[in-house]
Amino acid sequence: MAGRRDTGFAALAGVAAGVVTIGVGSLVALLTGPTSDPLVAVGSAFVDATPAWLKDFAASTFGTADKVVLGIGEVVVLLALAALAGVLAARRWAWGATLVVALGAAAGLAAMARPDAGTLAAAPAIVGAVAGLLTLRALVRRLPAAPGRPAPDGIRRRAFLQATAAAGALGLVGVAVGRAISAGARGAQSARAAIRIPRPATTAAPVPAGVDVGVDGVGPWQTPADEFYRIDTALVVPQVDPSTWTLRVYGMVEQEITLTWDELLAGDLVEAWVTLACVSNPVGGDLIGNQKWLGLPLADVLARARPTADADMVLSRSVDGFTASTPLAALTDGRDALLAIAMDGEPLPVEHGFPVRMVVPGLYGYVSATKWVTELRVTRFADATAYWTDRGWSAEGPIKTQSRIEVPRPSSSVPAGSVVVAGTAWAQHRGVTGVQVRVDDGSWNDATLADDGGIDSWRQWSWTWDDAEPGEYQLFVRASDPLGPQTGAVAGVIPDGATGYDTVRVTVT
Ligand SMILES: Nc1nc2c(c(=O)[nH]1)N[C@H]1C(S)=C(S)[C@@H](COP(=O)(O)O)O[C@H]1N2
Ligand SMILES: [Mo]
Repeated sequence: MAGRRDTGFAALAGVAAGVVTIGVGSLVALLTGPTSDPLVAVGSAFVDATPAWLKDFAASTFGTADKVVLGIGEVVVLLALAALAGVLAARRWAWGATLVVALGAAAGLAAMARPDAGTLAAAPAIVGAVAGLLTLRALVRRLPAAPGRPAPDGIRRRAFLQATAAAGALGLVGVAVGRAISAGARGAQSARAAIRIPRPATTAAPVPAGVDVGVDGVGPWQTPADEFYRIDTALVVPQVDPSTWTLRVYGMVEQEITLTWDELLAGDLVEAWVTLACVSNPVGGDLIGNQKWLGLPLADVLARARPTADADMVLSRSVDGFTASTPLAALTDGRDALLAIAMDGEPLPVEHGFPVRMVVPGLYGYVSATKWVTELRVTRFADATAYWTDRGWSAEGPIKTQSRIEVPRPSSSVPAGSVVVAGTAWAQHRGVTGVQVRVDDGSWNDATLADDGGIDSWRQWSWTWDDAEPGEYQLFVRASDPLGPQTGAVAGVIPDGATGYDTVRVTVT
């Protein structure tokens, strides 16, 4: 009978075969597209199946590193299953083989289910599974001891370990080569570099010099493009070639239209400052950024298609299958709702939606800011639901008025006397009309607002706490919009955005 040591060898054989499967899969995916890579396909299926609470947990625990954590978790689970396949195969080949075939089939189906799947999407999983099966077969035959085999001897053991190591190493080389080539072949980067952004027909109003409050530790009013938060469900960034990009506008319209990249560029482009925010941003969080966008007003595009009178929603869809439900009214009421092509005067960064994304002032990104957008379906809230709505989030997501304290830092110590408290507030498309700060249970004090960059942008503020005496304190902030002060009622991000006062504990020394 096989002992514990032999079970370990069998598991090792399984892991090596698993690595070969992954390596061969990612090599074949070089031909069939990055989303057909079995690891990517299974990870994406997992992301799509993730309920709201788990997404929220992942985002709040790992922040924007959640994709890395997912990838690591996936590899760990896969290698554990591969080890199991090895152990089963050593007992009875058919059992182990069945597990490998089942895993390959699951990965193949996951790849075929991607919205951008080609006809050969399952090929990497199938070829990978076959390579894994052959490897497993060869290694199991070489197991130092298995039922009906001679007792282990040193030579046999060494030969097994060498074969296993060789298989594992080849598999790893496959993974590395596959990843390196696909990273180098990011087609959109070169297309992006060749683009010249046209002049706006309407330029943004000049930004007053004093939009930055000028307090050390408060972030910049304009978020640098390379620091802009990134949130999306894409495990590999979609590569969209502008020369073949089209936007199809259909559904409840008098005239279905298809817009090309050149037609978009030829339109009257509008430049606008808009603060984009994620519904998953916790109170005091940083899933928010302010930028200057350039794009074609969505109202112009919709006017050409002429929505019918009973339509009330536009379901935008990205090339990778993400969808957002935006009220038709928000796209046609005159606000700067854009089919954006540029951020800060440059073509959109690929991970921020190149070549074309939506930006709609006043609405959280999940209901408005579709990146890599290729379709607008004019419909009704009663008739269609979007990606996150199907996962427990609200169909509509107006941004809630919020504020945060950036200075002093949480749990910091400050010298007694004059203490400067400063930060940012936002009430997109309504405008911040005031900010107030409170120490412990004291009364609210009016902060000084920095210059106004427009109602669609966030606003910085500062307040000087005079004669602060040594002790432990808690600072609170609240912003007001024309409807009144923000609510202090504490709510989590699900289903339509967090509320409550941001607070910071400080020690005055
Ligand atoms: N294609 C696509 N677009 C998307 C998403 C997505 O998952 N896929 N996420 C949305 C969400 S939830 C937000 S908050 C914004 C974030 O845009 P950014 O990554 O450019 O900051 O993109 C939106 N557009
Ligand atoms: Mo979001």
